[in-house]
Amino acid sequence: VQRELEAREDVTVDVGQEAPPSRSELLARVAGKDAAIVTLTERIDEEFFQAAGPGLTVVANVAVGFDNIDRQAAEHHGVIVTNTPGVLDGATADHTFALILAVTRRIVEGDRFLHSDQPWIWGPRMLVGLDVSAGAVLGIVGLGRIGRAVAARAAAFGMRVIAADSTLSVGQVVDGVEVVSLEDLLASSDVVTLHVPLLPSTRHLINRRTLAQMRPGSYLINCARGGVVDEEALIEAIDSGHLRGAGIDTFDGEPRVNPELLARPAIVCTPHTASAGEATRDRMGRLAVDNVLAVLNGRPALTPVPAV
Ligand code: 8YV
Repeated sequence: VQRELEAREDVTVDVGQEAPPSRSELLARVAGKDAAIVTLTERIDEEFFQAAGPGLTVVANVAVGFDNIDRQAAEHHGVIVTNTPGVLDGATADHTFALILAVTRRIVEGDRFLHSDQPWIWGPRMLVGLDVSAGAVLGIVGLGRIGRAVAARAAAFGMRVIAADSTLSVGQVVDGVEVVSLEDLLASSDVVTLHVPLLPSTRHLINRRTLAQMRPGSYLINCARGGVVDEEALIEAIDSGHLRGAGIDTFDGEPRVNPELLARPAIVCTPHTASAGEATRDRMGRLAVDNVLAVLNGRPALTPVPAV
């Protein structure tokens, strides 16, 4: 995608290094630009728009989420913001399932065990975990594009799937998935998986109170945003044995990761890589570039983020 852009005569590309730029590098690089393609690592706020200057027309976020972008400031500066919905649902749902299986079947614990010097005496109770395919209940919080892709995989695994979604009515059935209240979902699910955006209304949606509503011995998966979960409360729930495990791809305050999460064998962590499929990354990059080219050529953005 980058080479194609560079080949165009009407576009001059200023690409950073592999590593995300420091804040000052970012602000210096955006000065005088017409368009910026950014990732979740970059905070796009008033200071960014001031540094860019009046020529900036479009900011394309290479992510479906856009909690890194101050949309009000963008609107104030007349800058169009776009994201990459629809192209990463499969990869994110695959990763969600990888975490579900990793925690329920204790894959990482098994790998660590074999890498340790402990003698291996096989026993029938060794590393036993939940059989998801024996009718376990999966509760999907947020039945959007990614939530529905997770539901399809869960159905193929023989799980019973329910969902809670504040934009849908309780009792509605979407793609064969029954919508229930969050309270009922937490009380009935063996595995709860989160697929909501980070908004003021979803910050710490999973907290001491809602964790206590989860089934004893159940599991939590978070491939949404770290801020949706109160991590201290999650650690307490794991330590008390109320939750049996958790699979976490996103952390509050990334790139910092609470070392207490990493210290617990029942918690499997990945570094925000749920959408890191090769073809998916290409599609995300291409959609961001296509959004930029559309806007610079005076056409509507393909996937603008909703107004504030
Ligand atoms: C990205 C994500 O990898 O799309 C999102 O919202 O969280 C991930 O798919 C990440 O945001 C990179 O910008």
